[in-house]
Amino acid sequence: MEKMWIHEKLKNSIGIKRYEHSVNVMNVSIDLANHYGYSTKKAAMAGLLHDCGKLQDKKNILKLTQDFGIILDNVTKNNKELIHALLGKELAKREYNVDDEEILDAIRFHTTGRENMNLIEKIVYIADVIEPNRDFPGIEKIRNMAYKDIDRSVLYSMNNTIKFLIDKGWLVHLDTIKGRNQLLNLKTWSEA
Ligand code: DGI
Ligand code: FE
Ligand code: FE
Repeated sequence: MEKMWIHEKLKNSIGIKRYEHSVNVMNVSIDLANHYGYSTKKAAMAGLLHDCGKLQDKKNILKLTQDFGIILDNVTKNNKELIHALLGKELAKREYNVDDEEILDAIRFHTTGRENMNLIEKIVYIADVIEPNRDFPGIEKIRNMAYKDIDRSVLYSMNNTIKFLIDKGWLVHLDTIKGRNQLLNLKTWSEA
C-alpha cells in the first residue's frame, strides 16, 4: 500500500480502534466516490484522515489547538467533541502534508457539516455515519439512501444528530443548522 507512513503515524496518534474506524471510513468514501464519479484518491485520503485530530493524548489536543492558533467558537468550546475536526484539518496540513483544500475542508466539516457542502464533504460526512462498524436503529435505511441520493442521506443524518443533541440538552452547532436548512431548501422533499 502506498503512503504506509501515514497509516503508521495515524495508528500511533489515534489508537487502533479509531484507526480501524478511519480505514472503514476510507473504504466507504472510495466506494461512494466511485459511485458518484469523484476522485477515489482524494476521497480515500480525506476518509482516512478525517479523525486524525482525535488524539489519544487528550492534553495534546488543547495544546496543539493553541499552538496552531485555532479560534474556537462558543459551541465548540462547549462541546469538546467538535475540536477534533478543526485540529484534524491543521494536522492533515502540517503533519500529513495534505495541501488539497477540498480534502482539508472535508476533514474540517466532517462532524457538523455546513452550508453548501461539496461532494467530497458529503461523502466523508456520510461515510463516517454508515461505515460497517456503525450500528444503530435505521442504519440500513441511511446506507441505502447514501447511494440513491446523497443529499437526502446527509439531511437525514443531520436531523438525527440534531435530535440526539436536543435529547441530551446540548448545544447544536450553527453549521449543522445552516447545512440542514440549505439542504431542506434545495428541493421539495417527499416524506421520508
Ligand atoms: O468522530 P466520530 O465519533 O467518528 O464522529 P463525529 O465526528 O461525527 O463526532 C460525533 C460527536 O460530535 C457526537 O458526540 C455529537 C457531536 N456533534 C455532532 N454534530 C454536532 C455535535 N455537537 C454539537 N454541539 N453540535 C453539533 O452540531
Ligand atoms: Fe470525527
Ligand atoms: Fe469518524
